[in-house]
Amino acid sequence: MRFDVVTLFPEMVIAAAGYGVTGRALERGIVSLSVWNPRDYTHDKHRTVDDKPYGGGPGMVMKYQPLHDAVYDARQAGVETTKVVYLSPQGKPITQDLLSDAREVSQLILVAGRYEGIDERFVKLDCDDEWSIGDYVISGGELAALVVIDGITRLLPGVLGDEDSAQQDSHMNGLLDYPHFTRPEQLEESSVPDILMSGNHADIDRWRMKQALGRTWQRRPDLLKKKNLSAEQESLLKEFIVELN
Ligand code: 9D3
Repeated sequence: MRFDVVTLFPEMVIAAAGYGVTGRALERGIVSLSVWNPRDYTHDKHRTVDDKPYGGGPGMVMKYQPLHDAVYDARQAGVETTKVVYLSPQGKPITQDLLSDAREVSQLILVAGRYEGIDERFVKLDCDDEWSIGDYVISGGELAALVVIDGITRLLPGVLGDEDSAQQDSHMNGLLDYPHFTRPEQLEESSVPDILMSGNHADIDRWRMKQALGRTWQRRPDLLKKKNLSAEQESLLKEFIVELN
């Protein structure tokens, strides 16, 4: 899969993508990443990419033409199925399902904005979709593009090791994770739950499922409402709640 990011800060995107899972996937050629700077598509002396908003108001707006020409070149560099996505606070919220669907295209062009926003005609004429990473404010689309690249890359075949990929379709899907512990067994005020030291893997699995259900119930009841719990899970969650009191 090929990622193209249209950004005024290409070095930021290249640098961050070079680490960890995405860095390894790039090295191994499972994904590629190209960056396109709208400033390179300007023709005036000051390489102007922004202008004042029609109608007045604060901040500046990114101009149509440099964005359009950058996306045009990004398209030319790719093949087959391309999707152009503008990252913005007004976009549809990214979910695991949305990322999972997105990995089906061979080229994903991600447009990162800066300033107050971009000319809306670019969204209408040049973009297929508009995505947000959540209901909070960040300063531009680059970190959002990196979130998308990371989230999709780790779904691609051969990117994660066998153990991690098994976890992706585990029975805890749709729940928060259970708590993890490693050595030492005893910290100042806190020890590891006895069950995890018991060697009884059926008990350990049940404890972990109970914790996952309990934490989801406490912290993300919205997730729990979407899930159909088995009879076993219902009773584990009841136990968790009883043990709280
Ligand atoms: C005052 C109105 N603000 C819109 C909510 C102005 C504004 C805030 C942040 C304009 C642009 C930005 C830059 N944000 C992004 O480019 C962005 C973003 C985000 O801020 N939150 C969640 N997802 C995303 S994706 C891109």
